Amino acid sequence: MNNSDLHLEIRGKQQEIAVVRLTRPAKRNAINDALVLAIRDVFESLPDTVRAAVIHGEGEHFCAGLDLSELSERDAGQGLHHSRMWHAALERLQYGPVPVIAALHGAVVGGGLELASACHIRVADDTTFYALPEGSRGIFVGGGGAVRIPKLIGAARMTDMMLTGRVFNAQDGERIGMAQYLVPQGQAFDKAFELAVRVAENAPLTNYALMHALPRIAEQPADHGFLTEAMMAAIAQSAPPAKERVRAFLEGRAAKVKKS
Ligand code: 1HE
Repeated sequence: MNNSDLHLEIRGKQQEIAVVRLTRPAKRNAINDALVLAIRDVFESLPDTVRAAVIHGEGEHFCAGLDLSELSERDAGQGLHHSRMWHAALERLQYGPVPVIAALHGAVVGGGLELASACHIRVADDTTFYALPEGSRGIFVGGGGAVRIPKLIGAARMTDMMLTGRVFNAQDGERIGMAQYLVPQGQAFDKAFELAVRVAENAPLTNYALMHALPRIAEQPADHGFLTEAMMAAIAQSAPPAKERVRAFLEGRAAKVKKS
């Protein structure tokens, strides 16, 4: 990974947390071709020690979406390939080696929302707002948003956002399912990092099942889904970390579930 608009840092005692930062604040972290390829590359080549990742943006906003200054240069065929390039990059993130937690603040718009929706957990602070300005720019989503965003908020809400330019604030965003966590201004990164540390402690096959099996099972007809679930469960529970964790609980060495 070699791009001045994307920064990778590996943190944690065992080098288990990757912190990926969009570092193009002067352009509100708008994503140009080089940056989308850098996002692909970073999730394709995380060090083996990494167990969870956080992605966040430098400056006042998470991400202003597609770099519109590159848009006018493309014909239809190039536009198709450009969209497929975004798909490939965000698939590397969604179906990559580790869960990714997005720390959101300020604008999470257009391709920025598409990027956030490819992550596994979203933590938003009070300054966050969500929009899909593609509708008013005469274009359409092209970074997987048509597939992923309806899964979060429903097709009706996405249609409204694109037809009317509706903007959701942080509170309403959390209420409708854009983010799973809402925290005070300036605290999204710390909360996302804390969650990443927790996620990194899971058995690797549990995280794998949640990232790779669950979204596919959710798309399968029920009878296929039950079979896939059974096979994934059998694989996960036969792995040594699962056996050790269950034994630890039965011997009183593991934490109980506590009322929150
Ligand atoms: C940009 C972009 C961008 C900012 N492409 N340059 N996305 C949008 O339609 C959102 C467009 N951006 C905005 O609505 C606003 O910039 C923000 C709400 C995100 C932030 O506002 P603000 O007042 O903090 O910043 P600004 O003054 O508007 O922008 C600062 C600079 O960033 C300015 O450049 P400068 O050279 O004049 O300083 C802006 O032009 C630049 N900038 N956003 C290029 N998006 C896979 S398909 C996805 C399709 C889409 O994502 S379409 C939606 C695109």
